[in-house]
This record gives sequence, C-alpha cells and structure tokens, in this order.
Amino acid sequence: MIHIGKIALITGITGQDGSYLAELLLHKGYEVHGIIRRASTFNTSRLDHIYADPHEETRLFLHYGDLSDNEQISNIIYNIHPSEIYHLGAQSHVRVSFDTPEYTGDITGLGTTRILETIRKSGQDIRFYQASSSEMFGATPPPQNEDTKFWPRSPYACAKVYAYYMTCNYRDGYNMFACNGILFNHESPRRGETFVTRKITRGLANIVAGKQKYLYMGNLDARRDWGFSPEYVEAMWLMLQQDKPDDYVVATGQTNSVREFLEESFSYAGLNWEDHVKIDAKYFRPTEVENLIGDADKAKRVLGWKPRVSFKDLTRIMMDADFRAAGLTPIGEGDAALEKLYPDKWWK
Ligand code: NDP
Ligand code: GDR
Repeated sequence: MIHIGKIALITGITGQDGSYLAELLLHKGYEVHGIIRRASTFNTSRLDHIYADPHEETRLFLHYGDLSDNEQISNIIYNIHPSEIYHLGAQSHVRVSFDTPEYTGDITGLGTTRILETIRKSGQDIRFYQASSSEMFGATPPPQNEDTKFWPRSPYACAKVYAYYMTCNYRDGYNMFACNGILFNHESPRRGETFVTRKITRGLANIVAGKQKYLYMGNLDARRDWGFSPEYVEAMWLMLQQDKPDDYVVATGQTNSVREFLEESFSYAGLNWEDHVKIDAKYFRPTEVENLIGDADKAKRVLGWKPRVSFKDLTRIMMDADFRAAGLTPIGEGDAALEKLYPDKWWK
C-alpha cells in the first residue's frame, strides 16, 4: 500500500464532499482522519466502501467529535498532527438554517473559528481549507467571482460569510496557509436526499418504481450553477497544493432553474414532470437566492481546474444511480457519460 507520509484531517467526512475527498486523498497515498458524530443509527454509509476494520491495515481513521466541542476537536488535531485540514463539517441545509439560526451560527460559523484557533495555538504548520459557499453572494446579481460583494440571504449564508472572513483574518494576521474555496452547488449520487437535485432524482425513481405518486416542491424559478461533486473536491485539494494560500471560486459557469432540472430528469425517464409535481409552501424560504452563475476563471488559470460533467450529464448520472437504488434497471446514458468522461475514475 503506498503511503506518501502526508496526513489529512477532514471534518464532515460522512457528508457528500467529505466521502469523495477521503477517497481522493486515499487514492493519492495520504493517511486520512475524519471526525464523525455519534448517532443512534449508522451514519457512515457514504464511507462503507473505503472503510476497513481498524485492526487491519488501513489509512482511514475515524474519530468521534462535534464541531460544538472545542476540547475534543483540539485533542484530535493535537494528536493527529495533520499537514492539511479540510473543514467541510457544517449544518449545511439553507432551508433548515431558518429554523435553527442559532445552532447554524454555532456549527457553521463558530466551528471554523474553533479549528483556526486550535491551529494557531498548536504552532504546527497546518494548511487549512474552508468550505465557503456561493450562498454568500446571495442577492448580488451574476456572474459572481472572487471580487463580488457578499449579500447573504439566510442564517446559513451569514454563518459562512463570518467563517470566510475569519479564514482571511487568520491568514493575514497569523501568516497561516488558509484558503477559502467558494464552491457553487455541486451534486452527485451521494447528495443528501433533501437537497433539491437529489430530492428530484430519488423521488422520480420512486415514482417510476410505483413507490411514490407525487413530488412536493418549493420555488421552481430559482436558478443554480450545478456541478459534479468529485470534480469539486479535486479543486479543494489543488488549493492546498499551491505555493501561496488564496481564495477561489469553483463553478461551471452554466445556470439552470429548478424547473429545468425537473424537465431534464423527467423527460429522461419518459415522463411529464407536470403530472407528478405539486407545490408545497413549506419548501419556500423567507429570503431566496434567485440566480447564481459562477465565474471560475481564476481556478482555471491558477489551479488548472476545469469541470467536465455538464448539466445534462449530471441529471443522467444521478438518475441512473437512483434508478439502481430503487431496484430499477438504469436507463444507462449517465453511466455511459461517466465512463466516457472518467475512464479511470478514482471514486466508486
Ligand atoms: P453535507 O450536508 O453532505 O455534509 C455535512 C457534514 O458535516 C456531514 O458529515 C455532517 O455529519 C457534518 N456535521 C454537521 N454538523 C456537525 C457537527 N455539529 N459536528 C461535526 N460534524 C457535523 O454537506 P456537503 O458535503 O454537501 O458540503 C460540505 C461542505 O461544503 C459544507 O460545509 C457545506 O456547507 C459546504 N458547501 C457545500 C456545497 C454543495 O453544493 N454541496 C457548496 C458550497 C459549500 P452527519 O453525517 O453526522 O450529519
Ligand atoms: P441550496 O440547495 O439552498 O442552493 O444550498 P438546495 O438544493 O437546498 O436548493 C436549491 C434551490 O432549490 C429550491 N427548491 C428546493 N430546495 C429544496 N431543498 N427542496 C425543495 O423542495 C425545493 N424546491 C425548490 C430552493 O428554494 C433553492 O433555491 C446548497 C447547499 O449544499 C449549501 O450547503 C451550499 O452552500 C449551497 O448549495 C451552494
């Protein structure tokens, strides 16, 4: 087994991005440590395929901790001595943040400060990645790049703006290698089931399988710049391999509405979305982000990063996976697109 001697710590390793990033870093020969929360049910399903019994030879280690618990987070960092920390843990659901504004501020905002402070006090040379978000741009019209004004529209976005500036301040004030990746929406078959893309592809697969009749949705006019998660975690890694720390927008530069996502995926399954979608006011947000289009020119120039998966491919990749999960035979165009774009992909 190759081991390049680099040690990474990932917060949020059980999430969509954390699981792909763990897989990428293991592929690159890192020793990978992740922080997980204790739950009454297993919450490591996204990691099961890479997790081995710790008694056997492995480079993946999981530690219990919570971003609200400074003592435990500090202990883990002091004990592991990571060379890179990817801070992805957060209360990451925008709609939920309106119901839990204080908790979201604590975990998504202060959680970042807890880690930055631990790194500073440790005196160790640790590179830090902050999972910043296009939600910080909020109501500022597109296109959005690193110079665009922040105008957050949710408790989640406000917490991310706070964490963004804390990361910049620790970089400037303490000469830390700290980067903000300002990532636009990115999806995958591992996307959480209540985010809009996965809610649609999973719901649609259940409709085809006869397990569900309708899909209840909120604002169909919102527009997002949707990319593919495995490509976005590659950008995170690239940021921490540069000579100098900096902030980067990561996006496809294409925008589509929720309605277009519905049209694209239902027509792929041979159905008319209007026959199956109903609107439920509970999914609307008190303040909405209407339109996001990222300008990732800097990431392309400096990091050499470029996305390959298009909006159409993304819907098909997610549909094929959810068809499989629902016990159906996948239509196959998503699988074929992945095979063509990534013949030697590093993730399962
Ligand atoms: P997920 O919601 O899939 O994962 C969030 C992770 O954070 C999970 O591992 C979750 O653990 C963990 N977590 C939540 N609360 C706590 C806590 N109190 N203590 C410790 N861990 C906690 O998010 P994504 O993978 O999609 O996103 C990763 C990061 O990137 C997040 O910070 C998100 O805000 C940000 N981001 C995401 C974008 C996207 O489009 N996906 C775009 C821009 C930024 P558990 O599994 O136990 O719930
Ligand atoms: P977002 O993602 O808020 O952009 O945050 P989400 O998929 O939740 O919403 C996207 C847009 O779809 C509209 N929408 C619905 N959303 C959900 N979840 N459920 C619905 O039924 C529904 N109907 C319409 C929303 O109003 C919204 O406009 C995601 C998260 O991953 C954040 O952590 C991350 O920072 C940003 O992306 C970039």
